[in-house]
Amino acid sequence: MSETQFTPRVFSGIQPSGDLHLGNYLGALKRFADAQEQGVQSIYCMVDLHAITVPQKPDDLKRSTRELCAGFIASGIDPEKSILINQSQVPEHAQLAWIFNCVARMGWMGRMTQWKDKAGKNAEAASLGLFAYPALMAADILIYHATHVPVGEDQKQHLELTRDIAAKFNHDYGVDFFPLTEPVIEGAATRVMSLRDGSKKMSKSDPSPASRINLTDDADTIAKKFRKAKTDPDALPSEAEGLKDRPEARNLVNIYAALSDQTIDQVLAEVGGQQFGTFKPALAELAVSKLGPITAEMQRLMADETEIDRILARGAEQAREITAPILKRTYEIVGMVG
Ligand code: AQP
Repeated sequence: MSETQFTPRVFSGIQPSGDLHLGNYLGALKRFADAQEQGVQSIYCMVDLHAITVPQKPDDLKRSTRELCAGFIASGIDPEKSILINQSQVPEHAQLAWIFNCVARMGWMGRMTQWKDKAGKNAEAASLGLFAYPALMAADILIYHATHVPVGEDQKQHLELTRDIAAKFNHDYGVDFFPLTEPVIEGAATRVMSLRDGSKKMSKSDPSPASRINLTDDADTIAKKFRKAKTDPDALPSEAEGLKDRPEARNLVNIYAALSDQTIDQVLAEVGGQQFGTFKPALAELAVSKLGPITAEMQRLMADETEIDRILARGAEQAREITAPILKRTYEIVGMVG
C-alpha cells in the first residue's frame, strides 16, 4: 500500500468517438458535475488519443472533441472551477504512457475484457494502441497524481490495472511516487443498459441507434425510443427484489432513479403497480426535462468554436503546471538524463 498522503484530486475522461449518450451522462458527466461542487481539484479530459485506437475520420474527430467539450460544460462542468482539457494538447499523457508501456505486462493487457470485446476474434488486425489503451489510461490518471476517478462500472477493470501499474512502478524503482487511485463507481446508473437488450451496456458503438438515447436527441425521438424499449409484460413491482431477473425493467427504473436523484426504493414506492404503457411516457417526460436544457446549451456553445478552443487551450496550460513536474520527476526516477 502507498504510505504517502496524496492531496485529493479527481480525474476522469470521455472519448470523443461519437455522440454522447444517456450512459455517458448518468455514469459520468452528471457525477462529474456533482463532484465538482465538493471543492476537490478536478480535471476532465476529452481523450482523443484513446479515440484513435479505432479508426476515426479526422473531421469527425475534431467535431466530436469540440462537441464533447460543449457537453461537459452544458452538463455543469465549469471551466472556472475545473480544468477541462483535450488529451493530445497535454503531451505528458503520451510521454508517461510510454514509460507505463514498459512497466505493464502483455499478460495484464490481454486479460482486459474491453480489449477482448473490441478486438474480438480478429485481434491480429486490431491496433497496437487498442491493446495498450489501459496503459495510456493509467498515464492520464497518474500524470496528475489523481486520487479519485469517477467512472461507470465498465471501467472498473482498467482502474484496477492502473493501481497495478502504479504499484509495480513504485516497487520496481523503490519509490512511493504514484498513488493507488480509488475508483468511484456510485449511484443508481453506473451501468446503463441498451434499450434493446438488457444484458448489453448502452454504448456509442452499438449499431442500433434505438439502443441508446443521445444527448442530441429531440423530445419526440426520446419518447419514441423509450416507447420502443424492450420490456416484459408484467407491471412494475413495489420493491427492488421484484426487479430480479427483469433486466430491462430494472434498467428503466435505474434510469428514472438516476435522472430524478432518487433511490430505486423511492421510485418503486411511486410507480410500483404501473404498467409500462404508463411508466414509459413518464420516464420520457422526465428525460426530456433533464436532457432538453443540456442539448440546447450544447448547441449554443457549438455555435462558437473559437470560444471552445480558447477554453481547451487555457485548460492545457493549467494542466501542464501539474503534469510537467510529475513527468520530470518520473524521468529522474527512471534514470533519464536531461
Ligand atoms: N452504459 C453506460 N453506463 C454508465 N456509464 C457509462 N459510460 C460509458 N457507457 C456507460 C461511462 O462514460 C464514461 C466515458 O466513456 P467512454 O466514452 O470513454 O468510453 P466507453 O465506455 O468506450 O463509451 P461507449 O459509449 O461504450 O463507447 P464505445 O461504444 O466506443 O465503447 C466512462 O466513465 C464510462 O464508464
